[in-house]
Amino acid sequence: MIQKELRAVILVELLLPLLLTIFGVYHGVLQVLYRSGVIQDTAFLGIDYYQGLTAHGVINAIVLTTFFAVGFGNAVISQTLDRGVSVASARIGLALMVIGTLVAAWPIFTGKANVLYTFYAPLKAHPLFYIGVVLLVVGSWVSFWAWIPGYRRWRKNHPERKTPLAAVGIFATFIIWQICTLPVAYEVIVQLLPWSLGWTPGVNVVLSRLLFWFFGHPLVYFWLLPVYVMYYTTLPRLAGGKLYSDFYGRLAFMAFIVLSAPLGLHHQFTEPAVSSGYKLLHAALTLLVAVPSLITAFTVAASLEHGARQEGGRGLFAWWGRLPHFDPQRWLFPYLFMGLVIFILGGLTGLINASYGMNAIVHNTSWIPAHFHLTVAGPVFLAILGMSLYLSLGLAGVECASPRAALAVPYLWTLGVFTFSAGLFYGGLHGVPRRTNLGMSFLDSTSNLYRPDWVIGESIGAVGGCLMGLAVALFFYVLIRSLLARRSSQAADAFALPESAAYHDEDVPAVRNFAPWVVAGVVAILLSYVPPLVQVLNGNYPPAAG
Ligand code: HAS
Repeated sequence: MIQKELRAVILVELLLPLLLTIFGVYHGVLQVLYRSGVIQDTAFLGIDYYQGLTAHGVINAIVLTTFFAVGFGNAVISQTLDRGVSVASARIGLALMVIGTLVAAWPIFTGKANVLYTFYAPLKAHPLFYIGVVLLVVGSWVSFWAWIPGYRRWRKNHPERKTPLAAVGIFATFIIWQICTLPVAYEVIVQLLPWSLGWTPGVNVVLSRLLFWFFGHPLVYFWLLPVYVMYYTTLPRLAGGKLYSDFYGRLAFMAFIVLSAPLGLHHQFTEPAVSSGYKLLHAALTLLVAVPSLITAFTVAASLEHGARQEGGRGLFAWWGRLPHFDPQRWLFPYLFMGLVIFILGGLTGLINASYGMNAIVHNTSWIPAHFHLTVAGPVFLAILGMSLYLSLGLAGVECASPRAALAVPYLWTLGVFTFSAGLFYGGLHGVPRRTNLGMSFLDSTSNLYRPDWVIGESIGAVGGCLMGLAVALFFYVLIRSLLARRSSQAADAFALPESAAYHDEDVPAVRNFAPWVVAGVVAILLSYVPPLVQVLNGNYPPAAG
C-alpha cells in the first residue's frame, strides 16, 4: 500500500507538471502551425518562435518527465518496499523541484532563456534559468536519496527475498540519472552560470557540448525506464496474465545501468573536435544499448501472449484480438500497449540515427523530431498520461468519470503521432531542417527561399500535430471531470498499483545486486569518454562570448 502521508506529495508531483503541460502542448501545436506556414510571423500572441520551442521542450521533456519519474518512483517504492520512502525527504525534494521549476519558468516566459531544452553554449540564458534547472535536478536527487534507507531496511528484513522488480527498475532509473546529471551539473554550475552572470568572459563551447551530450542520451533512458517498469510489472496483469520472465526484466534494467551513458557522441557525429575513431566506438555502443530494449520487446510480447491465451486467445496471431484493447474497465491498457506499437518505429529509426554513415543524411533535419516523437512523445508520454490519470484518481479516491473517453485518448494520440512523424520523416529525407520557423522562410511562397517540395511533409505534420493537441484536450476533459467527482476515502485507502506475478520466477544471483553493474557502467564511461575529453581539453579552443 502507498503511504498515506505521501499521497499529497505524489498528487502534486503528478498534477502540477500536467498543468504546465497545457502550455507545453499548446506550443507544440503552434510549432506545426509555424512550420507549415499557417502562421507566418516571428511570434504569436506575444510569444516568440524560439521562446515557444524552449517552453515546449523544457516543460514536456524535462519538467514533466522529472516530476513524473519522482512521483511514480515514490508510489512504487512506498508500495513495494513496505513504506520505504522517507516522507520528510520526499517533501524537501518536492519543494526544491517546485521552486526550481518556478524560478526557471520566469526567464522562459519573459523571453530571457530562448536556449531550447538542449541548453548548451553558445546559447546563453538568464542566470535564473540555470539556477532553476539546478534546483529541479537537486530536488530529484533528494527524492531519490529518500528511498535508499528504506531499500536498505527492506533488504535487511527480507534477506531471502529478491527486491521487487518494480523497485529494481526505479532504482536503475535513478542510478542512471544520478550518474548522468553530474557532468551537466558541472557544465551549468562551473561554465554556464558564471558566464551568464557576467563573471567570466566566455566559455569553452566544445566542452559545454560534450558535457551536455554526456547527459543527453542517458536522459532518454531516465524517461524510458519508468515506462519499462510499467511494461514489466503492470501491463501483463492488465492483459490478464503474468510476466513471462522476471529474470529478463532484471537483466534489462541492469544492462541499462552499464550501457546508457558511454555513447553520447552519437549526438555529435558532426563534432569536429572529436576524432572519428571514438565516434565509431560510440556508434557501436549505441547499437548495443538496443539489446535491453529488444529483450523487453520479446519478454513483453510473450507476456501479452500469455495474458491473451488465458482469456481464451488461440492461433498464431488471432490471440491479439483477446487483449483488452477496448475494455473501458481496463482503460490503462492501451496507454501502455499503443506506446509499445509506436516504439517499434521509434526504436528502428533510432538504429538508423545511430548508424554513423546514415546519420549524416538525417542529422539536424526534421527526421530527428520525427524519431523522438515516436519515443519520448510515444511510449513515454502515453505512459505518463495513463499512469498519472490512474494514480491520481486512485490516490484521490475517485473513479474515472469517462472511461470510454479515457480509452480514446491513446488511440487518437497514436494516430496523431504517426501522422506527424510520417510528415516529418518524409520532409527530413528531403532536407527540411529542424528547429526552423519555416513559415517565415522556406514555406513562405512570396520568399525567394520558397521550397514547394517541402510543403507536403510539413502539412501532414501539421495535421498530426493538431490531432495530438486534440488527444491531450480529451485527456484533460477526463482528468478534470473525474477529479471533480465524489471522493471516497475508503477507495483511496484500498488503492494500490497493479502488480504482475511472474510466469518464470528465476532467481539469478548476477542480477541481485546493483554494485557490479554500477562499477561496470563507470568503467565503460571512463573508457569511452576520457579520450574524447582529453582531445577536447587539448584543443585549446578560445572561450566564446555567446
Ligand atoms: Fe533516440 C536522437 C539513437 C531511443 C529520444 N533520441 C534523439 C533525440 C531524442 C531521442 C529526444 O544514434 C533528439 C535529441 C536532440 O534534440 O538532438 N535513440 C537512438 C537509439 C535508440 C534510441 C539507437 N531515443 C530513444 C529513446 C528516446 C529517444 C527511448 C526517448 C525516450 N537518438 C538516437 C541517435 C540520435 C537520437 C543516434 C541523434 C541523432 C542526431 O543526428 O541528432 C534505442 O534505444 C532504440 C532501441 C529500441 C528498440 C525498439 C524495441 C521495441 C519495443 C516495442 C515492442 C513492441 C511490442 C508490441 C512487444 C530496438 C520495446 C508488439 C505489437 C505489435 C502490434 C506487433
